[in-house]
Amino acid sequence: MSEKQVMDADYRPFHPNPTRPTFVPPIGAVDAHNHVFGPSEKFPYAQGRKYTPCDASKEKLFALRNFLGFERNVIVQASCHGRNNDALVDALHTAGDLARGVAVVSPDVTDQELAVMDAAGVRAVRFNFVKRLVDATPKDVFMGIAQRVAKLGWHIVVYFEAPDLEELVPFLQSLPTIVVVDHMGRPDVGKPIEHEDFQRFIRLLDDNDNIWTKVSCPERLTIDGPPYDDVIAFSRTLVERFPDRVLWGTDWPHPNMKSHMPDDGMLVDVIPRIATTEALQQALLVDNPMRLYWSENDEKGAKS
Ligand code: 0GY
Repeated sequence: MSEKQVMDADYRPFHPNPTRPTFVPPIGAVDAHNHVFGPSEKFPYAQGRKYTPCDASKEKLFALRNFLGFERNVIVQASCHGRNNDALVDALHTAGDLARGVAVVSPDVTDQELAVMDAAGVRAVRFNFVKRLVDATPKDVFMGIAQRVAKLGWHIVVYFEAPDLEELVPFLQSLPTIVVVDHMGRPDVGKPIEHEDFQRFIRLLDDNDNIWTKVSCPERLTIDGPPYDDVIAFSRTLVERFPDRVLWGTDWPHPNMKSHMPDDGMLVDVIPRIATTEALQQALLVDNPMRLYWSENDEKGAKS
């Protein structure tokens, strides 16, 4: 264990033995938010990171994918690996067509580096506005990156917390691509759905049909803990109002969790409570992520 890990008193490893979910995902289901970490000897964590995760290998991720009944992953670069996407790209090479990636890049990334990531399966960049995770990046720097990756057909994934949304709205509305908001914009589930904070988020999606969201992370948002009853109404509201602009993911291996380490099988069993019909489940787990991350497969199919 590294010196940094010893210092992290609240460091938790992922659940060693998740239960098999009762809910069976539809054929071709995509877990659209998860991570690979390390192994740190091969892919060291970033200097200046705000936390040190447990190593979470691509092999473990793909085994969990199969165990939970999913076919594909979207692997998201997290802050602890900074702007070095080597572990992500390595996992994408192993997964082949069964995974896509969301990278974090610096403004001086070269076209050649972007092309290498594109070939590996990266289809988006992530802009992180969560102050406890990253030092702030000026919005004009993010906009420059957005304009470059838009040319590759990539989209933008954004991570922020509800109190920061009001200030971010003009920037989010000015982005030139599809924009995916992580974890429902992190509402405070102690406030009612009718509260202005969540209503502002709903209005953002109402007013901008290029803005999507992940109805993920009940384990981060909950106050009451498993089985996450206090988060269900928030996710379900979004699934029913924006059925063709929602994604779902486990967030395995749940980096930087302070309260508890979730059982991934229990997280899968949340799905039928937030997407209550087969049609909603098919959109959430298959049609939406396939359209966003694997659209070239359709184009190939159409040409053949
Ligand atoms: C997540 C959530 C977290 C961490 C990161 O980039 C990250 O380090 O996203 C968090 O601490 O809320 O989506 O994995």
